[in-house]
Amino acid sequence: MPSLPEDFRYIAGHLDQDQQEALLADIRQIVRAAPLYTPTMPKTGKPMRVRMTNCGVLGWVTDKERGYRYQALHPVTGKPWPSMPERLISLWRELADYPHDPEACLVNFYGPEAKLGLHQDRDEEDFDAPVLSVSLGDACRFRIGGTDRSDSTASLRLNSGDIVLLAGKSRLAHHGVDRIYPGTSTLLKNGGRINLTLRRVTRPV
Ligand code: MD6
Ligand code: FE
Repeated sequence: MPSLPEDFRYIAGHLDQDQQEALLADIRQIVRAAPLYTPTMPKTGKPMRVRMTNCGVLGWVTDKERGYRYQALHPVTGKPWPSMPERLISLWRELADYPHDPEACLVNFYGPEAKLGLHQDRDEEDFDAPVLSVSLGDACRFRIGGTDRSDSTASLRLNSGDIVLLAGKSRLAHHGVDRIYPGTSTLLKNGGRINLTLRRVTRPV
């Protein structure tokens, strides 16, 4: 089994049941104000299998015409994204080892069949800041490789309450979600998996 990239952090079981439920309540409020929508791939317009929304001053979006980017407004409602919950800002301050607060939190929702292809997170201006990810609900098989797409990869199972950080030398590591394991968590009444990724987008002045 290939080893995990240098500076990659995997913190199993960081959030206990109460913390997961509190965070889920925050996310429900965000989704009420900023509904999940189906993003489309640049150029091809192919719909993604993961539904998305955001909170924070900026949100990550993609569509056929304008591709991957960050913007301040929800692409469907045209409204600003809901603000970042205190709970997420605290988590970032606790774990990110970075002196500025996050600007964006991408909320990904996976149904039982959803997956996410191998990719790099490189739409941010500032790669000095890590990307911090929180898993809630059903478990998944997460694949992590290296900075080159052809680098060998390792797989790990992410469970509800686990945290992953792409930091330092692993910041531009390729990663993706191969599959969801339906029925492995009771946190979401109707099943599925939520992944939150907290990011610093702009370079601090
Ligand atoms: C997911 N995660 O876990 C997808 N990106 O559903 C990501 O794409 C990701 O876990 C950047 C940093 C950590 C991640
Ligand atoms: Fe990613």
